[in-house]
Amino acid sequence: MPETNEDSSDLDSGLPRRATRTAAPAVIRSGREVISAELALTVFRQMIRTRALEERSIKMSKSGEAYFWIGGPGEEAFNVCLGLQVHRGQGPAYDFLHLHYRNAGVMLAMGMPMIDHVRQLAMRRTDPHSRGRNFVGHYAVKKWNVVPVTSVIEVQFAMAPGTALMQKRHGGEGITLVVGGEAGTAEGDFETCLNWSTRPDQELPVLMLVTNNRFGISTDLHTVCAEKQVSDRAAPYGVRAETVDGNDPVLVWNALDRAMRYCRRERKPFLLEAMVSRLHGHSSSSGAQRVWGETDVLASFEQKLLDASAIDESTVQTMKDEAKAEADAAVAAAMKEPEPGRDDLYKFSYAPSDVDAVYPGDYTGLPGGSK
Ligand SMILES: Cc1ncc(C[n+]2csc(CCOP(=O)(O)OP(=O)(O)O)c2C)c(N)n1
Ligand SMILES: [Mg+2]
Repeated sequence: MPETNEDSSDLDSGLPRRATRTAAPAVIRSGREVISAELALTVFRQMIRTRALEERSIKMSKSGEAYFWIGGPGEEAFNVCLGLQVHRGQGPAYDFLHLHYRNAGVMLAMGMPMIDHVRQLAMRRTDPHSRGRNFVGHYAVKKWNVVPVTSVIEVQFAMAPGTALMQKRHGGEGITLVVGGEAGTAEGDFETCLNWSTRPDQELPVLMLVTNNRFGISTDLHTVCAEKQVSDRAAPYGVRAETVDGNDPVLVWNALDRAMRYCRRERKPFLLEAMVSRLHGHSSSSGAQRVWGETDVLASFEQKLLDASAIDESTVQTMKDEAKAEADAAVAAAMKEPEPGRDDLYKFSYAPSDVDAVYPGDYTGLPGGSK
């Protein structure tokens, strides 16, 4: 398996040339933890791409090119570090992903082109995830085991043990990754996941990931939860757990690496909570205005890389310009594509089934002819 998902061959253009990198550090450090400087630049570049796509998406929701926005500005470090470490593929030997609605960075780091995000946001017929029928960020990619994202919060935690049980029976190192916000952990589905993944001698390889931005829309976490950290909820089940600063890519990368290795090798669950910022409020429904006063992980990581001489300012600017141009081009192309029409109304509602005599005729396949 590759160490990360990103194909490094297209990375060189924006990075400093070797001759100007003589003073560059080998590693980027946070306390006692490190990642290589090369990996740090890969993570940084993907974080910039993710932020550019999200900022363009917010603009679309304000200009009328899109109808609703929700996403993950402030969670880029967590999302990118996760996406780069996924074992990507189809079937039980690979990781299954049950994502939250703020995970564009996961998908971009896994290799999803920006336009596939925009197609769903702009509700185009070409949207490969839902044919223009679902909210933005509600990805579904069968060839990468990305289970359809749902707006009904936390149900992904009730489904995750199902794919993990299959993976345990199959053998190998495939694990189930399930992501949700901290408010959703109040739902019984979260407890279902803890319960099902810890039955004696039948533990399941589930990595439960909680992105804690301290808000459920407008509800402050501390008004609804007695425990100090969501990760404390793992203790009664004997599940290993950790809380990590989601605004530090070095710490996040290593925490995910440790947790994933544990689930892969031990075939047991792990609960990882990442403390993150929410830089544009909950969604476009509350205005999506920029929130000041919370740590901006992109700005702080940029400063860290500059301070370490791992990058220079002109290279940062080039990366940002390229990412913005990529997002603009994706929007320009997607807006020329058709919306679903009347003829599509009854299509794509049912998956084909050998044992179902009624519905197969309704199913005409997903874009590209894949089933
Ligand atoms: C079962 C259910 N109840 C309520 C809602 C309305 N709702 C949508 S998002 C949200 C807050 C979720 O907060 P959290 O789990 O912390 O995730 P965040 O949005 O902060 O990432 C709520 C209550 C819903 N979608 N589904
Ligand atoms: Mg929250």
